[in-house]
Amino acid sequence: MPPMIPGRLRKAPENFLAPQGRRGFLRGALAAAASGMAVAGARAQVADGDPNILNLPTHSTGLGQPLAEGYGKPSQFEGNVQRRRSPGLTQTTQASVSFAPLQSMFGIVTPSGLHFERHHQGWWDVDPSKHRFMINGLVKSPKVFTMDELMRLPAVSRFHFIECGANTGMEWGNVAVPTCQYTHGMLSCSEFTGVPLVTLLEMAGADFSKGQFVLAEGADGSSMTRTIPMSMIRSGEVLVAYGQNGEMLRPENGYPLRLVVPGVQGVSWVKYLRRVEVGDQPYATKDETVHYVDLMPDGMHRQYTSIQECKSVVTTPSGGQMLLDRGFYSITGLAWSGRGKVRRVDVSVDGGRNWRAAKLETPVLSKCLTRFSCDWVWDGQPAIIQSRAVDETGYVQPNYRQLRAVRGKGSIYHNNAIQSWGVEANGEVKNVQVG
Ligand SMILES: Nc1nc2c(c(=O)[nH]1)N[C@H]1C(S)=C(S)[C@@H](COP(=O)(O)O)O[C@H]1N2
Ligand SMILES: [Mo]
Repeated sequence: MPPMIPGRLRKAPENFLAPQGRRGFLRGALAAAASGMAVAGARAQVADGDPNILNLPTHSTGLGQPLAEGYGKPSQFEGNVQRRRSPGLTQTTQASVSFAPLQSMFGIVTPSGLHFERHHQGWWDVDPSKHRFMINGLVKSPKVFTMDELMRLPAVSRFHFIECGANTGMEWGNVAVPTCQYTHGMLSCSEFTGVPLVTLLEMAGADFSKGQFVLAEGADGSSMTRTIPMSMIRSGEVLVAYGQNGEMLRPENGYPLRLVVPGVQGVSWVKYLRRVEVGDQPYATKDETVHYVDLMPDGMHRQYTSIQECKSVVTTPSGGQMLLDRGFYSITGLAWSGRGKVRRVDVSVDGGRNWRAAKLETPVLSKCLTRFSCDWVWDGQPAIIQSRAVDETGYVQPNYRQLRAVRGKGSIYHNNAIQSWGVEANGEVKNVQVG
């Protein structure tokens, strides 16, 4: 057993409470370095009597706040745990993305306020009393539902990840954005509540033999439209959802209604869902002919890539963090597969030469994030930390060499390669690409 006295880890500068802006970051980093020293000093002081134990703080002697009431907020000391725009991406105001701070999260559920956002034309706070959901196409009786009507039907709640097909896209070009927030933060996981789409299609008398495809359409200006195969819907997995983590969806995540398509890339999870049409062939709309297609080495575009293949990432230690001591660290991260459950995760600290099985934390759910962890004693030498996930189909997450052999160099989307974090002798952790 490794000694269980944990080594100290410094978070990425932007996770400190420091004034915003470049100079702020620098000041934050300096303050952090100083506080690191203070912590080291505090260790020595413990024997003499730690002032944090000896001097009673105000919160132990005074009167606390009466009530927080209203809608609760995180601690003021957690104010820097935020969604952020990537430094590596040019964005317009509306066609934009903010990344979830994976490095600051525990377990598998993404707090709704930290769920990543991807908008093709900005977000809206849609009035639920005016929102309508229509079913038409190859159905006996086209139907229009109000939110009240939908919410009176029997509902199910399920935990699933959602990942944008463009997640980890910068890494195709080895841009090496600094933190796992930017490499992998177009990823979130929630408990979603809603009505299985198949139930609603049955109510409308859908023709399930001719109707092999469904077009889903959003009510925002992008008129987001995606084809969903009927086989997925008939399994009962696809939800017309209004709930997220026990409350209504957040406006930026599609309030009051969104499609949940477990295992499938984010773009098919149509937000502000206003219509599904049953048809007999894929629709080939603009959102599926231009966006999220993969340019393959033979010059052809691969269309309708939809399942997010098995993938994982170490979130601690990860890019931008710093190991301040040699000694014990718990390596931890997230694994997921659009094809079902994660079966195992292996961790390497030598760039993929040797692997050890990580521990999977329960619950391990289908098409959901799985938390893994692995003990590690850092000897102060440079190291390259990686994780490699295997799903229940036996599919093994590829390294960059293996992925490029199939996909070539023209891709922007669907990068599920093994991520490498290089630990330098001084403890700095950086985004590196090997194999
Ligand atoms: N109506 C609508 N639905 C949409 C989008 C959009 O811009 N409009 N963006 C899609 C994309 S590309 C992704 S990755 C997910 C992002 O969901 P989120 O913003 O809740 O994270 O929503 C999808 N659904
Ligand atoms: Mo996306």
